Amino acid sequence: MSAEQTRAILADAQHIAALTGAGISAESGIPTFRSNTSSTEPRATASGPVPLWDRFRPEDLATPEAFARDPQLVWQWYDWRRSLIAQAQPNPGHLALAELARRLPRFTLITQNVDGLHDRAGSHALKLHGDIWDLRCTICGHERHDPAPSLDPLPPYCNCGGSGESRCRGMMRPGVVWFGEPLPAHIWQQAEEAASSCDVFLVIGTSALVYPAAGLVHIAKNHGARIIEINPADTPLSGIVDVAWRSPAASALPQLLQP
Ligand code: BV8
Ligand code: ZN
Repeated sequence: MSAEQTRAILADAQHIAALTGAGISAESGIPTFRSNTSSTEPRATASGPVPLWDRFRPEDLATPEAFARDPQLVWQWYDWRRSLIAQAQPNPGHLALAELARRLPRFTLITQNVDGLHDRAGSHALKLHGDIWDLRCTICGHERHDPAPSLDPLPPYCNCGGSGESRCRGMMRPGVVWFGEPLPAHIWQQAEEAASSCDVFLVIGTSALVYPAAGLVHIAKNHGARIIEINPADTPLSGIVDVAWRSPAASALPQLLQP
């Protein structure tokens, strides 16, 4: 029923916007933020205790304070995530959104994810929270894109200014938006404009707990857009959506491409 309802709504839409969260990458093997792996007690498994990261909550590590307190720990977390993402592939959900964009008169993809899988699927996404493959110098602001699955040395240092004494040597940080940091203004403006002008807003694979990203759904709703939520579970937004499609993204989204 949800697939037919959604296809009918999309059929006469002129501008569709989509907001994705960690859930769209779950079927690529990348853990979501708030699945049960964020328990405080490490889960023992047959092969022994699970990796370190099950003992931390993202809100405890993805902050400027955590980085100032223990940059090595924060970098180990990001290095672990980068190595995990490097082994992942875009899934049929990512690929379906890229194909949808090619077919529609206007399609705006907005993502909270930093994993770069939308890029690798062929989408152009507005990245509200940055990109895990980008590094930024904490001293001079020099930015570089570094696709290495594993960084060495860790933490990485700035290599701007060439060699010798002129080198900056500042510690690099992940090029992502941490809790308590503002979103990139030009990206946010584009996302807000899309939410205000779209006919249909797809909200895919997000717990809708993080703001201001989740607020885009309210902006779209208040401007008269139809809201379609694709998520196996309920979220705080479920009460205001027009269609709650309780399905994993990798099986739901390809159905939007069917005639
Ligand atoms: C800011 C990058 C202001 C780093 C991330 C009200 C207004 C404004 C701010 C706030 C506010 N209230 C609180 C705040 C502060 C805070 C916030 O929202 N806190 C939360 C915890 C309450 N917000 C901020 O700090 C933001 N900044 O407001 O700045 C400002 C202005 C001026 C000057 C100074 C400051 C910045 C927030 C960005 C944080 N960075 N990521 C990194 O990745 O390391 S957030 C991180 O968690 C992700 O990027 C993502 O955005 C976010 C939420 O995660 P989800 O994507 O939703 O994933 P989650 O695991 O939670 O849920 C997965 C979902 O998928 C589930 O629903 C599940 O059912 C579903 N699912 C599972 N499998 C599937 C599936 N769905 C489909 N298919 C499947 N197969
Ligand atoms: Zn520098």
